[in-house]
Amino acid sequence: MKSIAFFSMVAAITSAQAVVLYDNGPMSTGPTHHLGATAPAGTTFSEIQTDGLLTNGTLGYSVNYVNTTSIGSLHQADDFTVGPEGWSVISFTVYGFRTNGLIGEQYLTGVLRLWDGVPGALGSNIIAGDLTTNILQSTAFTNIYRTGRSSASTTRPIMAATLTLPSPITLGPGTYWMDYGLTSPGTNTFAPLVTRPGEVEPAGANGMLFTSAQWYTMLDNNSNAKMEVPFQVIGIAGVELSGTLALGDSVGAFAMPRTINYTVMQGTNTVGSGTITANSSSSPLNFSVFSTTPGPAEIIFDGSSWLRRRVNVTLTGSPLSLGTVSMQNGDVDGSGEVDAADIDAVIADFGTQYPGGPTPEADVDVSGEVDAADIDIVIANFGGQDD
Ligand SMILES: [Ca+2]
Ligand SMILES: [Ca+2]
Ligand SMILES: [Ca+2]
Repeated sequence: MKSIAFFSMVAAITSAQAVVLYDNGPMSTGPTHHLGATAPAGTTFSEIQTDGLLTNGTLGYSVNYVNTTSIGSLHQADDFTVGPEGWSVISFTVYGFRTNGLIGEQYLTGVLRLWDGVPGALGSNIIAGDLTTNILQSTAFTNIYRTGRSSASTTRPIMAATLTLPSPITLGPGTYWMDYGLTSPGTNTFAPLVTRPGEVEPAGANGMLFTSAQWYTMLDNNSNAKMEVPFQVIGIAGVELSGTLALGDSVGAFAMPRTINYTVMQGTNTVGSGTITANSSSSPLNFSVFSTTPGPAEIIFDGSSWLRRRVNVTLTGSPLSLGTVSMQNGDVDGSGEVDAADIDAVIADFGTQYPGGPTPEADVDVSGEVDAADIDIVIANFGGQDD
């Protein structure tokens, strides 16, 4: 399951801080073709492979998603898995080639969609991107040439295309699929396959191809082996923060959930934010921070009838326990101070029961009823202010 808490906006992340979070596999088979020819200095081949029993035959499938001569769009997909720390994904590196492509050429467009399940399968959703918005940032020669087995060819330079999302997306743990298409200066743009010397089918291969208006498992056209799509995920891995939120003067089991917001700041940069749904006076905290800069940070908790609380931590890049974070109750109207207005708010809803009157926070202890106990809590905390 993907935690909702991870789907929060993260600002102030620059591509300069980004790292390769995931690499789906290599393409280069080295500088020498099996027939003996050598690739130009500083380059290698991505040669179609045999394992001695089966021999592959596919150079690559078209990813020309706007190809007008085919039935339906052409694009392809593969999966990646995010660990418990969560990722803030900034961009993807995907690959293409065309026959007689130039090593200095720039591709024309690139599109990418992100799915939370197998593309096109029942229950799968597109969570970012589309097949119409060009998000191609740059194109660069990989120093690799895609070639068949019958002769060594340098007519198909493999190009790396950087596709940058309009804004970073934060992904919680789980398996996702990226689905991309490219157009180049040529009439057709193909994509290479994950290729390792002596390997016909990568372990666990499950790449998918959208062609003739349908999704297919990507198979080599000679060996029938399953194929993998080379790509990298670029972004920032989260660092997990955990602890317990002690919500003062409330009952053990809330009559209704209460929401506490958190923001993690490093200087003026927000490196994490989201909400915690509290169901108890003692509620677990578990969220990720997306910062590549170790050092001091401030976590600000605020919400419902509890006063704002600031917690100072030092980010080290390793998971961090915050211990117990205590918050003071009684600020029914969220003004930042427990004062007479809060007593008035409790009185105004006095006697109402869950789901409550106009001010749900008037049920200060979340017992399910606005009663004398709530007035007592406001009085006991009277004068308290936001941290
Ligand atoms: Ca895969
Ligand atoms: Ca108040
Ligand atoms: Ca109450």
